[in-house]
Amino acid sequence: MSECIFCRIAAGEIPAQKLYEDEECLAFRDIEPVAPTHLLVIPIEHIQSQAHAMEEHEALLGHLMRVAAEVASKSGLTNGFRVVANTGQDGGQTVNHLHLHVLGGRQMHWPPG
Ligand code: DGP
Repeated sequence: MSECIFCRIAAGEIPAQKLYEDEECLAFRDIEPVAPTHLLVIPIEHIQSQAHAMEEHEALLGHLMRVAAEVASKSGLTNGFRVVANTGQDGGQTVNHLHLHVLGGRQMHWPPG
C-alpha cells in the first residue's frame, strides 16, 4: 500500500469528494478549504512535485491545467479563479504528490502570503 495520501485517494483507498476522473488525473475537493471553492487536480502517476516533472510529462502537465479550468467552470467559477502549485519547502508544499489547487468564489489577493 502506498504511503502517499494522494496515491491512496487515486487508488480509491481513501475517500474523497471527486469532481472529475480520467485515466491520467483526478480532481477532488480539498479537505482544508481556504476559499469557498477549493479543488485539487492531481496526476494519477506519482510525481513528487512540479520540480520533479520531466520532459515526458509535458502533455500531462498541460492536461492538468485544462482539467483545472474545466472543473473550475463546472463549479461555477465564471468570474475567475486561481491555480496554484505549491512546490517544495519554500513553496509551502505539504503533500509530496504534484497537485494544482483551484481556488475561487472570492476575490484573490496579490502578493500571496
Ligand atoms: P499543499 O500544502 O500545497 O501540499 O496542499 C496539500 C493540500 O492537500 C492541503 O490544502 C490539504 C489537502 N489534503 C491533505 N490531505 C488530504 C486528504 O486526505 N483529502 C483531501 N481531500 N485533501 C487533503
